Amino acid sequence: MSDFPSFPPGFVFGAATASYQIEGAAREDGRGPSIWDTYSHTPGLVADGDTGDVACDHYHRYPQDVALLRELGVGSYRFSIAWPRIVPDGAGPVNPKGLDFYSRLVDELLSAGIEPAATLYHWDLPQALEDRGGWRTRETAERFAEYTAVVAEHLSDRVPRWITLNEPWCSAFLGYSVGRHAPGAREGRGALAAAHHLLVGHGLAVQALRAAGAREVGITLNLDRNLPATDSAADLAAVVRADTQHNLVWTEPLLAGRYPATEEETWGELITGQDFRRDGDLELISQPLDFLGINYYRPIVVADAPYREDDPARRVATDNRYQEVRLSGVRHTAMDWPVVPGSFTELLVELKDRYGDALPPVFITENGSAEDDEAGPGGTVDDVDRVAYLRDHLTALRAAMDAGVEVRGYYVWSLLDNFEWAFGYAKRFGIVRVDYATQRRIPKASYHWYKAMIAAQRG
Ligand code: IFM
Repeated sequence: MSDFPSFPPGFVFGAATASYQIEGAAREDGRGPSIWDTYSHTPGLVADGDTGDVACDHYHRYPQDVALLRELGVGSYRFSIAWPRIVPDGAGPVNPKGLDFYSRLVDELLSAGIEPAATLYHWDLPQALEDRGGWRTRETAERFAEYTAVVAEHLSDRVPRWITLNEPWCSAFLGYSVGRHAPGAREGRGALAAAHHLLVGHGLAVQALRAAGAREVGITLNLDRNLPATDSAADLAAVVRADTQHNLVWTEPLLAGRYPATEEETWGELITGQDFRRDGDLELISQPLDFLGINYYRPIVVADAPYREDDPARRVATDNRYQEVRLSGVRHTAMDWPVVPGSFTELLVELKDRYGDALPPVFITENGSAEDDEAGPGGTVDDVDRVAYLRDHLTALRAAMDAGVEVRGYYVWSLLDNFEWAFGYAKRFGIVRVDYATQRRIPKASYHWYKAMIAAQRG
């Protein structure tokens, strides 16, 4: 008997990565600059001055990475497509070499018996579009649909599962309000406009994918379970604001075809005075999905915080009008994120309770932990904390399924150590260690555990 959680037949196990975090080859074969090239090359924004110029050199080493996936025994691999490889200027000519790269990757996966799952936008916006306003403008949503149509036309015969956007909360709020992600803006209204245009872009991309005959179409959200620091009325109200900004801004338009009822109490005149919404947008955004992708890592404990008059642009930011409180009594990962697997179950069950039959089948498109890995002889890593994290979260996922949530698959984040955005290479999420000096890949104990867990499902 093993202590592996068990899943129903047909449940998909996978691993996930994203283009800018692993590919490197930033100036090769016609790729244009993205907002992350600009951001990471701006001194002081990314830890240690790290950039994605080389990353894991996956662009050249993808056959080796697919071999690792095959050996792992996963049924599916979730990767993202770099928009600036396909349309280097964000609009206009298509770059055939960019399409060829993903076509080769898809063929390599299929010949290894692995289903490709492609994300169309994992944050690498062509810089040329940002120069024209980025996601603050509807034009970016329209260009996104054109790029999606090109990719879908080339790959939808071989890629069964499509994800329009990854974690639009990060794009809108970390990117345009907190400024901790590219493009590094610190605005109030700009972030809300970005959130809306990301949703419009999603809706247009769904139409483009359907027109190209794509089989399964969804979006990935990083939904948060927000818990009150105390049961005071002020903290409970702060949770409502946090929930609106992290969750409802996405789930209400996507799943219920309406804007959040709590948006005015959360954003005040920033949302009432807006002019970026148009008639028909909600119908576009709420088109039926084949699945909802959910990325889950941790709960967030929220306390009330005063509105900082000195920084009105940050009114929509996570650290204005509410603040995160460190949870005590639980282990924290290297990101300082609390490990609370039970809140994973609760998040999924509450989502099902809220949306009922309007909730499509779920894929967990990311889950995993950054740990302070210590490499032993030959670079091996005995990452017991990551193994425990994965085992406990898979067990929590199984509990949500037993409680009635339809979950079809799980992708571990991440196959490889990689560029963790503003944290650079200092934070390691991989189940495979990457020695960045040599680009050697060394499977960690968690890789071997995940492999054994997948094999155990076959009995
Ligand atoms: O590395 C990121 C990924 O790009 C998006 N989801 C969260 C991960 C860990 O922070």
